[in-house]
Amino acid sequence: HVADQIAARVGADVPPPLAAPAPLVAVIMGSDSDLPTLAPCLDLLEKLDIPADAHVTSAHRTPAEMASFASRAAQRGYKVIIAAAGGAAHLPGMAAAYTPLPVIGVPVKGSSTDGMDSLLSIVQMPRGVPVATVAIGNGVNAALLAARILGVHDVRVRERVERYASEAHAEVRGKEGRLEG
Ligand code: RP5
Repeated sequence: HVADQIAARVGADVPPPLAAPAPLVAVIMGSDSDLPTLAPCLDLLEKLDIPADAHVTSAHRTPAEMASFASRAAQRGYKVIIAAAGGAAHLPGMAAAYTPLPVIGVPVKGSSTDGMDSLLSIVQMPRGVPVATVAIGNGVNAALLAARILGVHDVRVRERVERYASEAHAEVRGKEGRLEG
């Protein structure tokens, strides 16, 4: 099960091994039931060689811990927060209220409204507290947007983003070829 595979990567306050680079991206989610949506996001961050870690913290069930994590995130060295939640998805917006870091919201599909509730909860932020919202369930775009943000100041990350785009380009051209042939 994918959730079991990544569960090992989710640990609220487990310090990384000493040799590991400090995580630049914090991937937070309202529940471990959001893990399958974030698996492709975590995999892509790893593929792009961007150090990241994952935490379950809920705007509703653990509000004090969530506020503490988000308010210390910049000081702890994170550069971007990716926040996923479903239903009444307040986690990305609340995280953005507690941090000056860019926050990318991932609406999670899972309720009776197929994720529309989550999308609207995340995207309809009030003036002054922005959340960059990707499509429902699109953890891959969240990882790529985080990489683009980091790439502004890190040419190696930018090159990896460009390589990802060329691979996607080649893949589509390959399919075109097969259809034409
Ligand atoms: C949200 O409620 C979580 O982000 C999750 O998507 C949803 C359901 O959570 P569980 O009841 O599965 O823990 O806060």
